[in-house]
Amino acid sequence: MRRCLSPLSGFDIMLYFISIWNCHLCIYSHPSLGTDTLIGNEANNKLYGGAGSGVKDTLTGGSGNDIFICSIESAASDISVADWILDFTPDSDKIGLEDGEVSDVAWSSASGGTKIYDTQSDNILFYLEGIDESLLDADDFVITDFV
Ligand SMILES: [Ca+2]
Ligand SMILES: [Ca+2]
Ligand SMILES: [Ca+2]
Repeated sequence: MRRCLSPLSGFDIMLYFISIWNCHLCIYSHPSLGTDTLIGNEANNKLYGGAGSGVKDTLTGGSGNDIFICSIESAASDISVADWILDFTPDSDKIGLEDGEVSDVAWSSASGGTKIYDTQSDNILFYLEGIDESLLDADDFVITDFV
């Protein structure tokens, strides 16, 4: 079941119930090239800002075990236009890798947070605001097939 929530000043935010049984709520943008602000809720959300490189999406999961989805293909060369996660919680939330494995990425401190980048291109998949890089390990990643 797929349903449009509301057109939010040009943002195309869709609501998608993956599993009513599990009450998993998934919020993602229409896969256009727009800049999106996605905000989850208390449920376990999957948040995906859509395809496109250098289009900064801002993701907030809220409480619950959320999965923030990204792809190497859409990684950005500059942190200022990479996708940002404002409330990543290690050991609770996870980074969902659509087109790679955890061995394809690395992470390091940047701008008071942590950037997750593709080891081949150095392009940034996510910037985790306020998170120390020492808090991350391989268990914080999961392979997804969402898109
Ligand atoms: Ca987007
Ligand atoms: Ca949530
Ligand atoms: Ca969360």
